[in-house]
Parts: sequence; structure tokens; C-alpha cells
Amino acid sequence: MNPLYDPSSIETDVQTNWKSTQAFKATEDPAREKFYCLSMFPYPSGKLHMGHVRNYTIGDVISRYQRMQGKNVMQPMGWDAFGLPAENAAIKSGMSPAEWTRSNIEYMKTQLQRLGFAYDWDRELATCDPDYYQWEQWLFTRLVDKGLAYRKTATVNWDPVDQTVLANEQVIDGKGWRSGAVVEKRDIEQWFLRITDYAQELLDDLDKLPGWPDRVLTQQRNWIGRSEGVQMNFQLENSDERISIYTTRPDTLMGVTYLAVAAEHPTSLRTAKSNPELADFIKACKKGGVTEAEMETMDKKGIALGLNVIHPISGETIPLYAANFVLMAYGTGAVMAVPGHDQRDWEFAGKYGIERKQVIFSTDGSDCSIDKAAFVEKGVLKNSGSFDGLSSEDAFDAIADWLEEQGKGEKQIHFRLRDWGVSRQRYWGCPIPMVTDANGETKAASDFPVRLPEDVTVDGSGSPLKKMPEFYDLGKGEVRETDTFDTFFESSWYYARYCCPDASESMLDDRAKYWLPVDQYIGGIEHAILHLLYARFFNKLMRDEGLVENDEPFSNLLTQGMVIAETYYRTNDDGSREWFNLADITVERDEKGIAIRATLNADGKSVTIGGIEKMSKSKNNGVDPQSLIDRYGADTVRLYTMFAAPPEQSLEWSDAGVEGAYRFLKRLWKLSAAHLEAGNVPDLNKDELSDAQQKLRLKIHVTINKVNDDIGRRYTFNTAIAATMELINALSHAKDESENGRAIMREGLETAILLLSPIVPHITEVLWHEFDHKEPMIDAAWPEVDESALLQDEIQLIVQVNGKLRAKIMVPSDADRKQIEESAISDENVQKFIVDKEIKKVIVVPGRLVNIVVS
Ligand code: OVT
Repeated sequence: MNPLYDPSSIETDVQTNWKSTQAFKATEDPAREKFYCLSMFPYPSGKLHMGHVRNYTIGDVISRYQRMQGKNVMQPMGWDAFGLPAENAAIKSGMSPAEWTRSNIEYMKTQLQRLGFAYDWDRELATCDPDYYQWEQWLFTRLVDKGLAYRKTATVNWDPVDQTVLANEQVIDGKGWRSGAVVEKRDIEQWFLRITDYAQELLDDLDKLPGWPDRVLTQQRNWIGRSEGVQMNFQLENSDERISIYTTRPDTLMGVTYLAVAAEHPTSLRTAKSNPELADFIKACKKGGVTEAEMETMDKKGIALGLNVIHPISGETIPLYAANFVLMAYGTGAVMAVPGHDQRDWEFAGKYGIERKQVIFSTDGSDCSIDKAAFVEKGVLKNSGSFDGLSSEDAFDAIADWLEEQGKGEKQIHFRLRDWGVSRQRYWGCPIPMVTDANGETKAASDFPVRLPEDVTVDGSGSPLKKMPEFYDLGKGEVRETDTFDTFFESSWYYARYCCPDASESMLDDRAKYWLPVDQYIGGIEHAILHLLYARFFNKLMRDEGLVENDEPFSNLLTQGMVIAETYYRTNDDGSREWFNLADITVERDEKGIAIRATLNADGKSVTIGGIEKMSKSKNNGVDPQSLIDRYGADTVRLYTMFAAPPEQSLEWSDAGVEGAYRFLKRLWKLSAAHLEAGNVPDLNKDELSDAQQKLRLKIHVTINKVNDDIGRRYTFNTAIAATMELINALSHAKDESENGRAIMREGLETAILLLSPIVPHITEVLWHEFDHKEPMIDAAWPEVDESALLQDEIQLIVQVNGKLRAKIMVPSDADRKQIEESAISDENVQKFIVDKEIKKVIVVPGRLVNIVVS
């Protein structure tokens, strides 16, 4: 065995071997427990970044661990290949989006292979391939038939110079990204999916996902936004016309002092005919039209229509306004305004001199004045006629019932969720398979699948499809849709297609029923809302087509944190900043590793140390994983990424950390080589162990216990690695050349190799065979805990108080729970942290720790 660790040669050898033995090919086998592990597939943007490396290493570690537990593991990989970046790159490079995308895929695939991820590459898919996207075209036409997809007009950003629709991210400060022209709003016909039909189920089924992080569940719940409220009508004075509104606070009804409608509300449009000032206001609103997101921050403006409505209970007249913060597309396009109990209405009333009326008061006597701000809490009603004295909750029902009896309103359930607009006026996407005939009727394209022409040049002046009659002009007055789908369409069902990527007769086949749901899904938190909601929705659509049986696509979800790094810059004369990459800087650090001075290598002069931020091109603080792989090998990169932070937290880049990971692997290699050099190892004789030998065996088996818990349950790979490093440390200090000593060394090294193998699969594969094992590492059995090794006279336990390490205690190995608790609590150091506190509970993890929870 080579006494020196040479990652580049061993890693390519090992990878070649995996490839030739098809080590990661997954086949359906109903007799075995399956485990489907999926990492969010990448946009083929050029090359891997550290965010990818982190995501895919986490997925790979989980996959390999589960495989070694004997499960039938499937881990696929593919490409989220459509989208705007390819069009932008095509404009710059002169390549077609198709060429650019495919060459990126080729390069990024070699990078993934170089990192040794255990993918079943036979399942690879790219969403820009017709074999893939034709099935979403098929599903879409099914949805049209079922009324779950429909067309309506919706507003887009229009660049009047480039004559094209812009995506939201192409609008910068209200101007087009290329032309710099002020962006206008245009209404055009677009396709929508009726996700709102599934709103209740999408909400209810969140309760079936205990394996999802709470914060993602909460974000999904808020996005769906179910509310219980009352729909009611306000009659226009001297007219039969009624203005319908919805409120979740009917208890504040008696505090309504004006009503606000959207600029484009029918009543507003009609009134504008004889009111030029209002007409101007409507025009201004249309020009600067806002999205829901912009609403929060924008300046709230309105104009009185000169009309009144009649309060449904009091019969008083109250003024009607048109306001820019009410959207016609949202609800009824009208809201009741309660300045006393809603902050936005409070401010609007102040600006336009409208009365603020207090009808809700606090129940506990706390300050509820509306002089300085609206009182938005619930409370008890006053100034509300016969409803006085009721609590907000009781008033909800009482007022709703009263309105219902009078035929003026009713209780309703509303959702914040809107239908999903899937049309994009872009080229590089899946063509929407619809045709408009000479009568203006839309129907499914008969020449299904509709292939996207790939031989095009993109110049930024709108989608080439719109200039290709050979694509859209079908003759006889028939015109093909030139819009393409939102790329979230493709990413909503790829997880299912991986089960049967070659199914040629249907979108999915029975193999999907075997593999689904995904057992573990891993990806960035930025997808907590839209992607995950759309994928859940598609799963239900496919279920209702009989294509899958499960209600939810992803049983367990792990959301990884950001990769962040220091930033360095100099300020230019014009105040702008020039950002420098860590690779071009020399940094002086204090003893805690914090940067205190930095100079640019090129000129030796100092640069400013910026904050620690998400790695990005704009701040030039990215670290190119490829250069690390070239320098240290894949195992070091994998080990570092997993060791530097628990997966859900952000990972702060540190060159020193990478060096440390590399040194550890060298040490593992050296220790193994030295042990093997010394020749044959006798069997362990458990009956004749010295104290030191017993202790070392105890360490080995406690480590197995810990790693099982850390990798298998908690997903804290960093602590699993730390424990294994400690084990290696203990082994290297043992220096016991006796027969039993050498047997324990072998046991310890083999254990460490097995425990580390999901994380650093190349070095461990080689060592495993050096230790004379014949089977591939991935088929080796995961180490088992020898209970007899845990049965020592005395064992060491960690004692925590509220999760923080406070002491280490020795207890008899056969101590029962009560004894353990007692000796933990009576420890001198522990006492310091629990005196005067109430012990809420004591958690004992046998063989490992005691956690005392105090308040
Ligand atoms: C990386 C994660 C992503 C995702 C996965 C693929 C990044 C985490 C954020 N195709 C879609 C997609 O997101 C997924 C689909 C299912 C909708 C960073 C970023 C900084 C990295 C960086 C370094 C240097 C320059 C620039 C950036 N993140 N963490 N650190 N595709 O290709 O974008 O959430 O799970 O892997 O990402 S993707």
C-alpha cells in the first residue's frame, strides 16, 4: 500500500470501478425496503457552485448511509434546463440556448461524477428534451379538458422600446434591464392552473408531513392563507348598485368610515367618465400598476369618487374612494376601511381627513387608544349599538348572523392563494400546446408533442417564436400559442419521472408507484414556498389522473443553509465598490480566526474587509469548487462541507477548515498504512482485556451509537464526523502492540472507515479493500454495536443543562435511570447551573448523555 495519500489517483480509480460495476444502478424490488433520496436538480448554469456541492453531498451521504442499512436506494440526477439564463447567455455568446444548455450539462455532469456522487445516471433527464416535456404538454391538455387549466387576461411588464414582455427580475427600478425604458403594464391573455381548487387539500395535507421543518410548513400555510370572514354588500346611495367586500374582522364593522375600491373597479371606471380627475388617477395607477409584493412599501394614494355608500347596520352614509392599494385582481376589488383598527386605513384616513372611529377596546384595561396608531388587537365592542359588550369573537358570529338574516351578507372562507399563471412570453421553455382557430376558439394542438425549434438566434428583442410563422402559422386561420410554460412547470413533476424516465407510452408507469413518495428531499430554503407548493399540487393532479397513489410527493424535507464567505473591497472614486476574491487577497487573522487586515496580492496595498455574505458573483466572494477538487480531491471537499456546519445552518467558508479536513484524511491513511504494514492480526480475545483495552473498545462502540443517531436520525453530520475524528485520535494514541491491542486497532480502524464511508467514499473504499474485504464498500454491512463493549464497570456520560455541556460524570455501567439522574444532578458543576431553578425533566440517553431541562 502506498504510504502516501494520493487523492487524485485513488479517486479516479474508484470512480472508474463504480462505473464499470454499475454500483449505483437502482432496480425495483418489492421484496426490499426502498429509499428514494432526491436533491433538487440544478439549473445548468455553467459550473457547479459551493451551494450545489453542499446540497449534493448531503444527499449523497444520506443515500449511501441508507444503502448500507440494507435499503434499496435510488438517487437520481438531472437538469432543470429551461429558463431565462440560457436566453441571456445566448444573447451574449451568440450560441443558441439549446447549445449553451447542453454544453453546460456536459461539463457539470463531469463535475458531479468527479465528486463521486452515487447517482443512477441511467435515470438522468433534462427538462428541455421533448421526451420529457411532451408529457407535461399531455397533462396540460388533460387539465384543459377538466377545466383545471383556463385562459384569462393578466397583466405583464411591457418594455416599449424592446417591444417585449419582461420577467419581474428584468425590471430594475421600474425600467427595462436592457433598454432602460420605463416599463408599462399590459393586459394579455394567459394560461392559469386552478391550484385554488386544491387550496384546502394543500393546507390540510401539511398535517401529514411531520418530516418537514416547521418553518416550511408555516410558510406554506401562510402562503395558502385560509381565512374565515364575512362577505357583505354596501348599497350605493340613491342606486340599486351594491359594492361587495370581504372582511376577516366583521367585529369592526361599526368602525367603517369609508370604502375603497380598485382604480379599475366598475363603479370607479363608470364614475370616471364624468370625472376627469378620477380618470387621470386611474391612468396613473395603470401605468405604475403594482404587484402584491410592491404593495407593502408603496405610497398609498386615493381619490374620493364623490359617491356614498350606506352602512349595512347603521344606515349612515359613508364616502367611497378609489385607492391604488386595492387590486381588482384580488377578491372583489373593494375593501371596507376601518381607520381605528387597521394601520393602513389609519394612515389613509389621516392623509385624506377621514374620521377614525374606535369600536374595539381592550379587555384587560391596557392602552388601546387610537390617537397614535390603529388598535389592531381583538377586544370588546363599544359604540356598536346592539353589539356593545360582545367580545370580538362573539361579535364575529353575531354580526355575520344579523347580516345573513337581512340578506346583506354571509360567512365565507377565503384563501390568499391565487391561481398559478403558467404562461411566459419567452423562447427557451416548453411550448404551451394550444392553438387558436379562425373563430378565436382555443383547442389542444393536434400535432402533439409540440417541439420547440432549437435552431434559433436570440437577440433580446422578444421571443424568436413570435417571429417564426413556420412555427405558429398553421394555415386556415389557425395560430399556435407562442408562449411557453413557467419553468416551475417542469420542476413540479421531475421527481416522479425519475422513477421511469424511459416510459414512452405514458407520463409515468407502475415503477412510480414503487418508488414514490420521495423518502428524503434536500434543497435550498429559497424553494420553501413556490416550488414545493407546485410540486405538491402536481402530485395531486397526477394522483387524480391515476398516475401515482401517494397524496404527498416528499415524506421528509431537509432545507440546507447558505454557503457564505467574507467579502473584500475597495471604494472607487465614484463611490462604487470593486470586490476582490479571497484567492487574490492575503489576510491577517486574530487568534479566533477573524480577519483583521487584508491586502491585495497584486499591489500589496490594503483592502476593506466587508461583511460575511452569501457567496455570489456580484460580491466576488465565491469559491470555485473545481479548484478545490483539483488541489485536495473530492473527499476533502466533501468532508469539509459536511464538517463545517450542520446542514440547516449557514456554512461559513474557511480555507483553514479545508486544510484541516485534508490533514485528517492524510492521518487516517497513514494510521491504516502503519497498521497494515505490521502484518496479520489475531482475533480479539474478549475475555482477556486490560482496562485500557476495554476503554478503547468502549470508545469504538459508543462512537457507532453516536454516528447512527447523528447520521440516521438527526442529520448532524458534523458531530458524527467529530466523534469519528475523536476515535481516530484515541486509536493513534493507543500504541498497544499486544495481540488484543492490534485486534482492537483493526476493529477501530475498520469501524471508522465504515462510519466515514458515506462522507468520504473514495479513500474508505480503497482502505476497505486494503483491509482485505472483497465486497464493494457500499455493500458492506454497517457496523453493529457490541453491547458487551458498552458494559464496562464504569462509563462516562456527558451531562447537559438545557442542552449545554456542563459536566462529564462516571457512573457504573449497570446503573439504572434513577442512579444516573442522581449522580448527574449532584455533580458540583451541574449544581451551579440548576440551583434556584425548577427541574422540568431529565432526559437520559443510555451510554451517552443526560440532559437536565430547567426553567
Ligand atoms: C443549490 C441550492 C438550491 C438547490 C440546488 C440546485 C442553492 C442554495 C442557495 N433548479 C432549481 C434550482 O434551484 C431547483 C428546482 C427543484 C426548482 C449559495 C446559494 C451560494 C452559492 C454561490 C457561490 C458562488 C457564486 C454564486 C452562488 N445557496 N447556497 N449557497 N437550481 O441550480 O439553483 O437551493 O437546492 O442546489 O440549485 S440551482
